[in-house]
Amino acid sequence: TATPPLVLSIQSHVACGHVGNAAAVFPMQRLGIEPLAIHTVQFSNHTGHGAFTGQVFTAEHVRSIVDGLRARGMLARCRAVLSGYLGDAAIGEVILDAVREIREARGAVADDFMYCCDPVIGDVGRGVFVREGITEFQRDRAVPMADVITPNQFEFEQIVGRPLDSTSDAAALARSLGPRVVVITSLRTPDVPAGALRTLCVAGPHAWKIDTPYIDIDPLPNGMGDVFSAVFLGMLLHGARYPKALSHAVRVLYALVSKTPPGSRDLPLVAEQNEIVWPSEDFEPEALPA
Ligand code: PXL
Repeated sequence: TATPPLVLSIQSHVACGHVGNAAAVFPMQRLGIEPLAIHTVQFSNHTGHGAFTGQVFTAEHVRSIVDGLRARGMLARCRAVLSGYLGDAAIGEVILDAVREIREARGAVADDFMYCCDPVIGDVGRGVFVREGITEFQRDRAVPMADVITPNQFEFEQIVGRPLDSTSDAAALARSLGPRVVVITSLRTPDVPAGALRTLCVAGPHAWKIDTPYIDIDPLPNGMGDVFSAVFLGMLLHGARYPKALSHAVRVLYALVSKTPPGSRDLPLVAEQNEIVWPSEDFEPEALPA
């Protein structure tokens, strides 16, 4: 049997609930991907609840885990690096060092290596929810090195430095940014129909959008972006083309959010795990003019 693609996934860990690696690892495994998970923080729960315990790991701690993987020959075997919630900007530099090292080590096969950066900064409801220095790190250091980025609209606006006027405005900005692939989630510019949430994927001259009904649960579960990035990357590593990876990830999120029990602030990843592989609702990507 073929060995599963390896992904170095560097993001937060929580004991309870599903954000960061606690949101990304299982969906990747369910899709036949082998994540190597390095945690940037270990918290009791996500920070959106207000109270939480635990700590942010040091950059040295994270680097020591990368060193251990290198010693086992595992780094150069990674087909992708996935980064998300950082805890501290210094951890970000460790991630970029790993990306550079893997790119170099893979040499001729570097074409099938992807750095997928989910520039976790915040969202419309809560605003910026990360430590000082992280917004700048994501914008100035991580995004320029990434092959794929998956910001939500709030994060994309932080990166480009201004609010978006429209979907075509977003697509034009995405094309000027650098990464080969830009996916913007939770897009609600004035041109998006009322009652819909748009996901936009821009890859060079090509772009696709998918509109899904806005699911009115308040508050929304956390970890949606983390699951989205994991599924989108997982599909790309299985050879899916961009519109296919996009529609699969959108369908998975729609199904999981629709099935979130009332009052829960976490996606039902385990209970509804079949939705990760065979999402029950269908949404077709629509190509946008170049
Ligand atoms: O989903 C983003 C995220 C990741 N990790 C931690 C978080 C959050 C959002 O609140 O608190 C620890």
